Amino acid sequence: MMSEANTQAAGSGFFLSLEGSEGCGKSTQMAMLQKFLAAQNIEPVMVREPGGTALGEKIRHLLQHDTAGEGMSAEAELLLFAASRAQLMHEKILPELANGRLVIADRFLDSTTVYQGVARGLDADSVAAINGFATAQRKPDLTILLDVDLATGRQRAASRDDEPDRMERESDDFFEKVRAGYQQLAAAEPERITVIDAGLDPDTVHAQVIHTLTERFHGIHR
Ligand code: Z5A
Repeated sequence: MMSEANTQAAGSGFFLSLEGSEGCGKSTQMAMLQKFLAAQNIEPVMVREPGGTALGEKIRHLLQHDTAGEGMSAEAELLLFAASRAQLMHEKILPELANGRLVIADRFLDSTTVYQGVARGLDADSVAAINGFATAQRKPDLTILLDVDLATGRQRAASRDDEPDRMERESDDFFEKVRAGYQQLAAAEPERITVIDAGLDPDTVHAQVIHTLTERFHGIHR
């Protein structure tokens, strides 16, 4: 049985996405947020991209680890990320929002706009049209951009013991474009996207994430 704080009025759930370049600390902040919300008796729906569904997790493997993905065209890459998102949207996010739930996504459509549009250089209008189609035109209510400089992000990512995947092997130039792309997007949509300095320590970043969410999502006890 969900607590009252878990739900808003039917059909009016709240959709939060976390974005940023590699090593910005999204996974760390997702875990801290989940713990904070649990203490408030709120059980959010947590999803990640690519992935989050059985089909999406297969697509994730293709995009990141399968040797069949080596040498994939930028166009195929765009459509695979979009296919994973379309499944997640229709199978989970839209139904859970319709039930009034708080949905939190580790990456969403802004990743495609920035990685495939800006960094890969695919046509921005085509990327926007495919994003709109995959998401039924539903954007997050709030997006938190964890902004970190390239050297710090790469150093953090390298400190994990897993092998770098296909995307993580991209050049510094690629990741500079990713960061700049996110900053441009935040400047273009300030009412949706809040930028937080993710170079600070995890607890300070967490406090800012909670502050930002509390201002917009009214299920949290102040
Ligand atoms: N991608 C795309 O191209 N197009 C799309 O449409 C979508 C995605 C949806 C998914 O990778 C890749 O797909 C991603 C974008 C692309 N490629 N890249 N690069 P993923 O899901 O495997 O990984 P990620 O999303 O890039 O996140 P990450 O690399 O796993 O990092 P993170 O979640 O941001 O960071 P973390 O795991 O929380 O932290 C990394 C380390 O830093 C760890 O040791 C932490 O303890 C430490 N950390 C975290 N925060 C801090 C602070 N504040 N200070 C110090 N140390 C910290």
